[in-house]
Amino acid sequence: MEPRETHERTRRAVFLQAAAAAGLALLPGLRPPDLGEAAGQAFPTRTGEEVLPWLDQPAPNPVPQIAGGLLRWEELRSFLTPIEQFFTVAHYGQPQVDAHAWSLEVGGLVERPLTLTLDELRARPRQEVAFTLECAGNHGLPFLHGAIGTARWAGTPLAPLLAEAGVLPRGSEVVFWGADAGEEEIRETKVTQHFARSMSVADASDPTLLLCYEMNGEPLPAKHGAPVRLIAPGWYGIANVKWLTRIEVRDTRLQNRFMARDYVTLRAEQRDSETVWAETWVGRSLLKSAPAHVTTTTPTGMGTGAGTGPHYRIIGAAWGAPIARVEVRLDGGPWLPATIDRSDPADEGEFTWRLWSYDWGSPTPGEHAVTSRAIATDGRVQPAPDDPWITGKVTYWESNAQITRRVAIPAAALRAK
Ligand SMILES: Nc1nc2c(c(=O)[nH]1)N[C@H]1C(S)=C(S)[C@@H](COP(=O)(O)O)O[C@H]1N2
Ligand SMILES: [Mo]
Repeated sequence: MEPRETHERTRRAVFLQAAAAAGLALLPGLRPPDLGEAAGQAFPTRTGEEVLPWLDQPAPNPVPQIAGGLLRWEELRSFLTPIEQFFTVAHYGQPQVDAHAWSLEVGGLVERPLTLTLDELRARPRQEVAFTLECAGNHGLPFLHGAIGTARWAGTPLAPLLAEAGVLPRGSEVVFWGADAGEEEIRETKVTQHFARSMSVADASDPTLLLCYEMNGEPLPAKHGAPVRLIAPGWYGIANVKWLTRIEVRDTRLQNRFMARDYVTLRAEQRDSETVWAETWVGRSLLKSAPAHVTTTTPTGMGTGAGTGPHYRIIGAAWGAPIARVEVRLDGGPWLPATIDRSDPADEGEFTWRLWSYDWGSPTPGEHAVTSRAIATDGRVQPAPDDPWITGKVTYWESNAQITRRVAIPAAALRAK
């Protein structure tokens, strides 16, 4: 694929279509009972608040059999993503796995190979983690803008299982095999290969990793990897292997399509006067943010000459690293501080997004550009689109550049509908 060229062309086409309808279409927001106007709370949506659709919209999805249920950012209404709104990626389609016949093998370079049924896994200590899972391709392709969601995942920690199996001193890499398989042509040989990813024994032994069987309090749905998937908080989606069948310790790293051909970033790096092309593995997630939507509140009594027009807010998300601050830029102007919103402490955690909002007041009618950037607690700043880190990148994975969305603020006559 040639993402860049296609991206530009599609963006322009979609933009023109959307612009034609601009200012007329307001999505009805949720209208819960009045929960107050507490500052710094993105949700619940405030009384009378409506969401404005962005003028720029993602391109139609050309691969619905691989990527499904992509989040429409305008429809983000809660901190945790409901299962029905949670995207899916399946490179080899969804395999049929019978949970009753299923068992998980832990083998390879271990002292004591293990086989565990689902009941045996469920009988082990239970651990939960709230984690924002983002596909490493998100925002890298014209249609792929909503491959992200946050859920509370529950399962049993992986590290004690590895310890029980006893990784041999020679073991350096843990391979996670999925039940799904597909045709691959590798150096002119056609093979049927299972989905798999590996990570180092040290990374796999991190106490936060889960063999997960529950999502948002429900049994893990089939499309999200039932009966059991790996949940690797802080890692891109690709590392979170679904439909697990076998965990295998080896003494070499796996070099399959999902480790060494796809999910590889090719980037030009400047070293003195020389350009060095680095090909790196896609693993841990990167610092990122996105404007989610613009809302408008029509104050009560409006249109009666009270003189107060509609009030606008920008709501967004920031993730991929511990977030210190988020800033918003309007029409290329100065960076302005957004408010990091309070969410339920049971949901919010080290590995989840932060929701933020910015009080826009009453912007002038017409088209506006809304950009956001996240700043991590270690001082890193989400890169601008013209940062060499981004411009030097040829492949589409790990697209964490600042995102600009366009919105049309309706003219006063249209406001008083
Ligand atoms: N077995 C298996 N696991 C997989 C995949 C896959 O195709 N097969 N896709 C990966 C990718 S690329 C992503 S982004 C996440 C998506 O998880 P979700 O479908 O639960 O949202 O699953 C990962 N785990
Ligand atoms: Mo992905």
